[in-house]
Amino acid sequence: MADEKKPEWFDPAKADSFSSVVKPGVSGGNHEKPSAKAGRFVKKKNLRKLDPASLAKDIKAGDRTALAKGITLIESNAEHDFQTAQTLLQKLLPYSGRSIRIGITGVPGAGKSTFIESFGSYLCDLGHKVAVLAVDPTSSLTGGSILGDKTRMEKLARNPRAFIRPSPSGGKLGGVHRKTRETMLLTEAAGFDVILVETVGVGQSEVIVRDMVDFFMLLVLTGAGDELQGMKKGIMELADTVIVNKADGPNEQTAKKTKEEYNRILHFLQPATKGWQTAAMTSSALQKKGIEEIWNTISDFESFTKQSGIFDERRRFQTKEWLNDMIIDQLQANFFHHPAIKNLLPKVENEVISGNRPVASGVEELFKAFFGDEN
Ligand SMILES: Nc1nc2c(ncn2[C@@H]2O[C@H](COP(=O)(O)OP(=O)(O)OP(=O)(O)O)[C@@H](O)[C@H]2O)c(=O)[nH]1
Ligand SMILES: [Mg+2]
Repeated sequence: MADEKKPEWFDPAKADSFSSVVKPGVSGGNHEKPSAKAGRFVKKKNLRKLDPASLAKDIKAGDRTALAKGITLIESNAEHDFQTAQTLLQKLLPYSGRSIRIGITGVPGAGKSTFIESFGSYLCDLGHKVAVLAVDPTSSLTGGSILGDKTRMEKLARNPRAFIRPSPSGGKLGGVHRKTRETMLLTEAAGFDVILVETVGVGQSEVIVRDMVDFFMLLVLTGAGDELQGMKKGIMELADTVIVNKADGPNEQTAKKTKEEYNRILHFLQPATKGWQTAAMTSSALQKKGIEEIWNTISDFESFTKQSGIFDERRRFQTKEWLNDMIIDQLQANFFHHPAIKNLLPKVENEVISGNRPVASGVEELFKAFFGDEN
């Protein structure tokens, strides 16, 4: 063979009788078991090699592996991935938006994941394609309630018409916000027409999810009257429906009473969507009761808001808010990473903490340092 060589101690005088050869090496060969670190490297390298044009094509064709890759790209915190992800989004933007986006919130244990399992499976049976996303501000701290969710949504996770993506972890809630919105656009381009966004009822996450969906539902449990009173009015005012879940067994009657109590309160509150009276309903996510009624309510809501123009108006407003949020996020990140600010901030902090300088004056100096070299 042309690329077979004789060893260096080979005697040219005995060429014919010499049978030893040096075989060329095999590229990529490795005797050792690849380490976990090596695996991560390969994955990152693969991400870098992604071609946004062909990825966009595959996502549009409904290729789930391509969709998962696209989402990983969006979730990446690396600078070069950001650019590729934006190119991908640019290509898919015209194919996004054709879905109903539904937000689901409620205190831990209200039954959100169980509800999504039943509701999602019901919608898949109707012929819809359902994507489940999550915004979980606790997941960056605890590593996520992903495992629990996957087991609660076991049937849905195996359904070929469904796609489940846990909350992106790491980074601040603002970052999670951006990534979830972009993920939503990608799933829409892949043909998912019902998007369910689950969030736990803590912190700012309800407001954030309300700002990215068309319809927002609050899952509650039956409880004493004072629990109802203690419920944050603000959250009820975000909801397009309140679902009293676990209306089964001995709890069914109590759930119906709780529903009436909610209806009485809701009557006095500002509706979340102009012209739409938010009403309470009951469900049993476990026994799959009330699921159809809830979907009918959402369908009525969709027709009503599309007819009145509120649907499109809200989406336009949400996009504008998204732009504002991103400007603020970007500015904030740039500000605190700026070398001059990094240098100056500890000094200004000390001055204001020790009471030697008014806060506003410190801010002024920092802004001068920040914008100084940009003018
Ligand atoms: N009886 C009854 N139990 C339910 C129902 N829905 C959920 N559960 C149970 O309530 C518990 C909590 O349900 P999850 O679906 O994990 O609740 P979650 O709101 O997603 O909880 P977090 O993800 O922790 O915020 C589980 O043990 C469920 O089996 C229901 O309709 N009826
Ligand atoms: Mg859950």
